[in-house]
Amino acid sequence: MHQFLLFSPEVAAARAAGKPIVALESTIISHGMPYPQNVRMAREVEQIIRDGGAVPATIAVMGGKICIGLSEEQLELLGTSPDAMKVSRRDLAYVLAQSKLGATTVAATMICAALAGIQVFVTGGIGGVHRGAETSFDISADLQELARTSVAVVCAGVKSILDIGLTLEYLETHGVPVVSVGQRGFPAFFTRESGFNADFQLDTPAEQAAFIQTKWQLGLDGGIVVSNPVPEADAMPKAEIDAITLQALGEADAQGVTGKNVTPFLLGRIKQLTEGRSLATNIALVKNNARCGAALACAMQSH
Ligand code: PSU
Ligand code: MN
Repeated sequence: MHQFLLFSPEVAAARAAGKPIVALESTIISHGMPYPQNVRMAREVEQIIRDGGAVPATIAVMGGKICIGLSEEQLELLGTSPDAMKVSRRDLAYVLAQSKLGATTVAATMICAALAGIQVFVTGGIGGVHRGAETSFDISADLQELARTSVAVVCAGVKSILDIGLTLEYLETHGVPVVSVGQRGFPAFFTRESGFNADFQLDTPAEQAAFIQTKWQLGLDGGIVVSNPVPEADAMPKAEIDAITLQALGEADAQGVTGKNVTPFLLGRIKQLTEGRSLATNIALVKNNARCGAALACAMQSH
């Protein structure tokens, strides 16, 4: 077992019993949603995974360890600490060596999940190629991680704060398959359709598991994006979210927001501008992804 990993009692027992385990990220808790909704969401998502027959492992960095599975107190700490660092691949060694509090992004959570032998990871949305990346070079490290680390990432697509077309091009270049569930279209987080198609539609957990396992059995290392559209009843009106996204992008530009602050800034502004309705959609889609991810983890086990 890796020297930096610390398993919670629940996850340790699941490993010993060979139960399916689903990884969850923590940047969504510390930087993606406000308190107390963030902590409540984290607990409810964990319970959905248990109800789906798998064991949740929320991942964060604390006390010089990568914690695989968090206690109630640890979730609360992450959800309330303004100084929790947003940790991507670049930051992981620093936060560990300095014993700081770190919330892991999709990229860092994939790294930690792979170290812990967890193959399925549930989140809301992945990072991607930002609009204007041809001059800013702002491409999320999540995409490079998907290219190299063998974890299946269940998400609701990517937000239209990003250039969705370029994000899909980037994933194609790096050999990362994008699967969609229940429809051909690739979802845009708050809405079910982005105007782009996923590469493959695989509706059942058994089909998804067979595809993922075939990829890895071929020696094709790297991640898979399993994109699961937000349920119709929880989706936001496209015109509204498009207008708000443009406004948030304009403000980020005008205020000179750069680097790792760009995504949290945009997420926060969108929430404010929709008076919290985007937050309700965000929570609903993560829960929907948790059901999908639990079923996938169970299918991976029995396949
Ligand atoms: N997109 C969302 N919600 C999020 C994030 C992205 O819709 O919470 C978070 C995830 O943790 C993701 C990270 O891995 O932002 C990407 O940040 P960046 O663009 O700086 O790589
Ligand atoms: Mn970035």
